[in-house]
Amino acid sequence: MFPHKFRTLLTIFLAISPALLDQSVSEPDSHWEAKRRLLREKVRRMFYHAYDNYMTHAFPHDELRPLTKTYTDSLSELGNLKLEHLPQDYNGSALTLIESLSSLIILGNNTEFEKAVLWLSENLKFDVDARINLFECNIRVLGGLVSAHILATESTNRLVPGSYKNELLFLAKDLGERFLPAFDTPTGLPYAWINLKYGLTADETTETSTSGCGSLILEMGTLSRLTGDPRFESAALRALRKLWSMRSSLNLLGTTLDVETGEWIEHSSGIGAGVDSFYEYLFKAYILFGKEDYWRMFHSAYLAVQKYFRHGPWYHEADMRTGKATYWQLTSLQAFWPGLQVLVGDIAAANSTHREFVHVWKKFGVLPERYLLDHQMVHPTEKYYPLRPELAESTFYLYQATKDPWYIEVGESMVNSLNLYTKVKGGFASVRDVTTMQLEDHQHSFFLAETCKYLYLLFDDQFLVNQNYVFTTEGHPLPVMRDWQERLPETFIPTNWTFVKTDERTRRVSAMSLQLCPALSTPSHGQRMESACHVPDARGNHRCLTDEDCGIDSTSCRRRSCSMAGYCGLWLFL
Ligand code: DMJ
Repeated sequence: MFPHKFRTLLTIFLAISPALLDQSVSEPDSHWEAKRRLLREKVRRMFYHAYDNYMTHAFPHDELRPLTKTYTDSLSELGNLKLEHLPQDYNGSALTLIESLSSLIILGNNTEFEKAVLWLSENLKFDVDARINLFECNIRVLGGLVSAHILATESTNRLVPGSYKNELLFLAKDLGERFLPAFDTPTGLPYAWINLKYGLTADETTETSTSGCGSLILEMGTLSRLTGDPRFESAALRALRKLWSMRSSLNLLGTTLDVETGEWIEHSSGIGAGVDSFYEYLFKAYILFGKEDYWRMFHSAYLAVQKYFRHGPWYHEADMRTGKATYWQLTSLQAFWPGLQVLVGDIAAANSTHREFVHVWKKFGVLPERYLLDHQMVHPTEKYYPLRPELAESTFYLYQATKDPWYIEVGESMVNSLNLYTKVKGGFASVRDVTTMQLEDHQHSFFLAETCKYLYLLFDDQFLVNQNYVFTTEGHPLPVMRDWQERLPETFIPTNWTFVKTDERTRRVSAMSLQLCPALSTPSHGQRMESACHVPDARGNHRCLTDEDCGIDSTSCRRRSCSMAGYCGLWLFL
């Protein structure tokens, strides 16, 4: 038998490494390859327009104000909607530079990467009197640093040999240690805010969000694995387990909670703001660390989302206690979900939700922050588009999984819209109102960390040729390494799977060459199913959850997701 969790792990690898496919079967049409090349260069120019302007007008401050060509020290403002307790004497942490590091490597600019690493090594300090949001600082700064550290060390080509002495890792460890006092609560759930210099302040709010305390494990786990210091991973894992223990009988969570009492404050939730990356991290932690627990939590949580939040291709919010729908709104942040579904193996469902988002993007030219599904109109006070990456991210995953050129066209129209509406002399500006395309003086760091990166990766296969990565919620790549995986029992290795051994090392093999695609052709292949909505029962039989339960009908649940282009994937262990 082919255990379900193993199949899912397999699917992940299948979905994220298309470039390793048997080229003879999956060679895309040359017209599309030429188009991809052109678009790749267009995105490269976009990245450098944003980056060069930041470096000229804003560095070493946090983010660029592209309309006035000035800067903002916004790390201390992220997540602080009312802009309370702002620091008096904080001069930035080169946030956009840190966020650009992994993108520079993906673009192949090792020279600039090396310069940036050198500057950060000599100048970045976290001993500053700034109250920061733990979640934001974790995904942007800690994530940017640990990812860049790995990229700096993983290949001799990255940096001049001997020039890098783990400085980014020392910085990351220093930052991680400054996070730890936030976890000192009766519940183990961390405070949302911490002062980098002074730690926890006396009158700090005890309110945080589900994603605020449930999406720390990738970065803090990686920090522990790199330093050998278990405190970071333990703290993040303890918080995650506590959060999961607070789920309702329907396996739903709320959006906000109290870290001292462990009580929910906001019981309504969905897959967007305040919750999104919680789901993402359960599954990605399973990919990265291979721990069974992450899969169990994710699987229950995912099925509950599909059952209670989904309405056709859309996702609304619901009360965690009753499962009753609360708000019928599409939010721009939800657009990451189809990308996650690709990793899970629910490609048909991912495609149908993605199409709806593309439809809204095309209607306005960009995605409004909030769109009222019941009234088919933009939310009156959330009309903005701050250059968010989520739709580009899902488009990238769907293209990798299907090789369907339609996704290239979607990417092209996104590139064109961004250049048409948001490009200004001094960089790329956020849209204040998608109905008028009035701009706002802010270039968010995630435009360089994510939006440009996912668009570039949509048009480029190079980065994924030799290595498999999990992308954090901020788009920072972390390599999937066998050493970090909890050892899988031998029984989980399917007996009919061919590992080709060369020099005692497992060589990557193409699923195509193993004729795994299409899988429906024989009954035995029919057993290899991808969808998380496919549930093996205790007797070793298999069933598909119904459309109502999971949004996947029984046919596509049991079908491998092979595209017309023949993309199916491959198995690899690194
Ligand atoms: C990013 O900081 C991350 O993707 C986060 O998970 C959600 N919001 C922004 C981008 O929209």
